[in-house]
Amino acid sequence: MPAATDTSQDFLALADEYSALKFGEFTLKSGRVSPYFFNMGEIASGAGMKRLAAGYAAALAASGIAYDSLFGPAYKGIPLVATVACALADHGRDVPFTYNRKEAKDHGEGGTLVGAPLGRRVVIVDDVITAGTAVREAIDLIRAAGSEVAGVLIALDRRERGSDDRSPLAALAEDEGIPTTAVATLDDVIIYAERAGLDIDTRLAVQAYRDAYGVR
Ligand code: OMP
Repeated sequence: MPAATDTSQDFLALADEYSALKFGEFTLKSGRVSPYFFNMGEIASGAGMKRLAAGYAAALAASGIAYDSLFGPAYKGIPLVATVACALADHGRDVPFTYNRKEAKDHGEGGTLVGAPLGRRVVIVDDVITAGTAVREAIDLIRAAGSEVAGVLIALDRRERGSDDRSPLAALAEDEGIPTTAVATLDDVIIYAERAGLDIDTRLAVQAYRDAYGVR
């Protein structure tokens, strides 16, 4: 297991503080029943978003991904991409950002994309990846608009096995050469749960979930 970084543990502490990281029983979009869930929508204050965005910016800088602009998929990616762009500006880099509407608008400016025109090389900024369905939709949208997906930046990579035993982010990197990076992974959640002194039954449930569905 890779060593937990300060960035990953700071992010999980933030998520815990805002009750965005929950332990219990949750049915995922994939149908799997998970003993933990990350709901980014709970981090809904200026100070919280600022800390969240700083974690994304640090992970993006550390990844070495080369890019021209950012894309945040509706809905949660919309405030996210804006605040991540603000965090990058604090580091001296002014990056244009784009987001989408879920429903096309047929009046006014029209279309589904809002914000700056997509750059040549676009990084997708999203909250969580489980089966990879949401990220796939964003990739299709960017490619349909004629841009290249330069990378995928995620807060929490749940690192769950897909049908071919790989995680969706690993499959994207291996099959399509798309670099991916996450602020934290399921392994970091397990480390956090221990450090935060969560009860043993909760910790064992998360470990059992990783044994059942996590990548090896
Ligand atoms: P995939 O499309 O399967 O990768 O799932 C990602 C989406 O699932 C996220 O964008 C959320 O809508 C939702 N989700 C969470 O928000 N947090 C979790 O911990 C797990 C999920 C999920 O349903 O898998």
